Amino acid sequence: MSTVADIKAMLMKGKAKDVEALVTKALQEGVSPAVILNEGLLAGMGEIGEKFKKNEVYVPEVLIAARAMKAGMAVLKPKLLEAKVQPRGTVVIGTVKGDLHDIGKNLVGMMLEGAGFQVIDAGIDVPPEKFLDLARTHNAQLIGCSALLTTTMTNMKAVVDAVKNSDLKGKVKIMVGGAPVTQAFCDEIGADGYAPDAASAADLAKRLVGVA
Ligand code: B1M
Repeated sequence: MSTVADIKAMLMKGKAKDVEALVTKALQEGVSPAVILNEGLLAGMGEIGEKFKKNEVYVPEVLIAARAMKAGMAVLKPKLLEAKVQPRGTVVIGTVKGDLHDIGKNLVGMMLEGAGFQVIDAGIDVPPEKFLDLARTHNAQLIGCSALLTTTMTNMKAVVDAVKNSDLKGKVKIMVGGAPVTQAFCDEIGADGYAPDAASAADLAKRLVGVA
């Protein structure tokens, strides 16, 4: 197997130290940072995402794969910057106002990073203005809203309305998700997309920014 194939395989097993060492080895072998990213790290994370969707792996496996991805990215990031490899886009992600649940939101953030996005984590209990401020500061193309409570999912509409009534209208798309959220709710509040799980959220983000 090539070193890049080894990176993908070790990432899927969640072997952070091996991934870190293999990324270093691949760079020493002269493999381009973009190939290491696309065919090693992103390919591995993508396959984990597909398995997660099919219930072939569960949250712990995704978390350890994401940790391995992070370890590889720590070595690769400076080289990507030198090689001017651009992220697929920037997403501001947060749990909406009044809601403190962040496990799903963090998982979505990891899958988005795993899909090559720059992720700005707005945290929990995020008011609409904070989503918008961060989107402006980081020149984001996407805002991702998570909600786990039936009482807070309605606050997603406030984010959608705030974007529609601002300078970001037409520039920033909004994706929504979380256990009580549905496609029908997404349509009702006028958000741009809904994803039922973290892996689908990464696919949706790619579609929304046109890199799918
Ligand atoms: Co709370 N809680 N909780 N809770 N909690 C639920 C959500 C609840 C269903 C439990 C229950 O009653 N059976 C219930 C909500 C009922 C409802 O509204 N219908 C509930 C309640 C009532 C509450 C409190 C009000 C309890 C109280 O204090 N009386 C309170 C509210 C606090 C607040 O937010 N203001 C509360 C508090 C808490 C804890 C702090 C104790 C803790 C949160 C810790 C944390 O997040 N750091 C907690 C937890 C852990 C849960 C449960 C048990 C688990 C949630 C979770 O992390 N799931 C939950 C019951 C349950 O779901 N079994 C429950 C795992 C996670 C990976 O899944 O977040 O759904 P999930 O994310 C998925 C998808 O939904 C999707 O992708 C993820 C991965 O595939 N997804 C997105 C999520 N965000 C997305 C965004 C996207 C796309 C996809 O695009 C942007």
